[in-house]
Amino acid sequence: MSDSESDKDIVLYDLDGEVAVITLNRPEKRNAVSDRVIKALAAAVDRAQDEAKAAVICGNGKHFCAGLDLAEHVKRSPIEGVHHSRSWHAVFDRIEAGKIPFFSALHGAVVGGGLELASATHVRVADATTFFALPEGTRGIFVGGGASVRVGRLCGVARMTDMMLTGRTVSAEQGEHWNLCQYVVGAGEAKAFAIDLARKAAQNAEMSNYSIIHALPRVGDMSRADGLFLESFVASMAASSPEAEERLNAFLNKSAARLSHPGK
Ligand code: 1HE
Repeated sequence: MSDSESDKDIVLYDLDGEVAVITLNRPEKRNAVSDRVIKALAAAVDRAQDEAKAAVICGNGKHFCAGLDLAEHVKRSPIEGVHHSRSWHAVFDRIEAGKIPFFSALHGAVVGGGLELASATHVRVADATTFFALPEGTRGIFVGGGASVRVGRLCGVARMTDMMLTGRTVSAEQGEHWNLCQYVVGAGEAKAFAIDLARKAAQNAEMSNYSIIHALPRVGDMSRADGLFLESFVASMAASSPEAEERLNAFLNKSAARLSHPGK
């Protein structure tokens, strides 16, 4: 920790209606993830799960996140390294498999641990300044915040291997083709866009949101037969909730909004 950091909030938390907005706030170090950042992020994520229906994670300054704080990492012993990696897994698991959906608003560098954090969120919105990278290979280290599981599943092992071996950077547009993000928006527009998406998701039935974020990744890891079996039970659970009845009736009595073409 630098002295100038000791008395400022390195992770900011705001509740905007039903949406929690969590902001990495260490711009002078490009939001590099130190041990203090991980602890503060964990507290913010827990608070969001308690009081919000959806959350957005974003970063202050020119970059979303420069990944692991390399200055802290230089001195770790092997066992300290394992505990450190597991402490990241614990927080990112809470994001990916908690009570509410998380959206990330990306800009500038989304690299190393920054991409690991983003890949733990459910929907990633990248602005035009975004670039993705996994420079671990060039730094003499390995991914430790879940990328081998999450990023490999998102973009495929071959692309991830290339990113790690060559240190290449990937633009927002390329990242969308590679499934590293689901939306690309204009420079500076990612946060507002992600908040808007989070507000929409917050309107869904809680059981639907919970089923989406928990069942889909699990089914992705299962055999087809097991996946289809689990799907039947989750579908039946969700459809038999009072909220589902209310919403289905709202459609039938024409009080619910209709879907329309995305161009309209
Ligand atoms: C940092 C870090 C950091 C910046 N740890 N201090 N991550 C990386 O390998 C990415 C390293 N960072 C960069 O490539 C660049 O900094 C950026 C492209 C993100 C931004 O560039 P720029 O020109 O805007 O900033 P800068 O001048 O490079 O950095 C500004 C300051 O932030 C500078 O400190 P200063 O005291 O000299 O002002 C940098 O040292 C500092 N800084 N990034 C520590 N990452 C659980 S395993 C996860 C493994 C990983 O994440 S590996 C990837 C690590």
